[in-house]
Amino acid sequence: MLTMDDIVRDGHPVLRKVAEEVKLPASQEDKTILESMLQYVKNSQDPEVAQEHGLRPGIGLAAPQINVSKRMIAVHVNDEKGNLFSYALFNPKIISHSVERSYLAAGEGCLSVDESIPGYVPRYARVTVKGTDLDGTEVKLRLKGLPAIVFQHEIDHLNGIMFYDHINKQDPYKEIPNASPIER
Ligand code: K3U
Ligand code: NI
Repeated sequence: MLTMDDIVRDGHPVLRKVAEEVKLPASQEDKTILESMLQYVKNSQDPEVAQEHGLRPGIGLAAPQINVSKRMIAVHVNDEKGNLFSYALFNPKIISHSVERSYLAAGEGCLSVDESIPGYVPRYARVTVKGTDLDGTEVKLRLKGLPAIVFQHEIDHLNGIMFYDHINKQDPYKEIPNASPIER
C-alpha cells in the first residue's frame, strides 16, 4: 500500500523529467503500480484509512510522484453533479481541447508540494483525453469542470510541469482571459 512516505516532494529531479511511454500491453509490474496509485487516491479519501496511515487526501496521482518516470495516472474525483470519474490510465494524452479556459477559484494543491501556493492556474475548460485502462481497453474521455482540471494537472506531471509553473508570478490572481472560475 502506498503512503505519503512513497510520495516524492518538490525539488526531486523526477518531477521535472518527461516520463517514458508505457509499453503496451502493460506488464504485470506496471499494472500493479498503477493499481496501487488508484488505491492510494481512494484510500486517501476514506477518512478512517487516511487517518490511520497519515494519508494526505488527493483526487489524483501521477507515477513520477512515486518516483516512477512512466506515463501513468490515477484520478478519483466527483464532478459538480456528483458523477464519479475514477480512472487509472496508461499513456494518457490530451487529443483536443477548448479555446475557453477555466481555473479553480481556490487554486490548486499537489501531494508533492507541502505548502499551499496561492494563485489561479489557467487550464482548458474542456479536454478530450485518450488512454489505456488497466484491462488494456482504449478509452476516450470528454471532460469538463473539476475532472478536466485534474486530468490536466496529472498529465502535466508526466511532462515535468508543476501547477505553480502556470501561475502569474507578478500577479497570482490576475484575471485569465476567456476563463470561467470553478468553485468547489
Ligand atoms: O485538491 C485536493 C483535494 C483533496 C481531497 C478533496 C478535494 C481536493 C488535494 S491535492 C490533489 O489532489 C492533487 C494531487 C496530485 F498532486 F498528486 F496530483 C491533484 C489536483 C488538485 C487540485 C487540482 C488539480 C489536481
Ligand atoms: Ni500534483
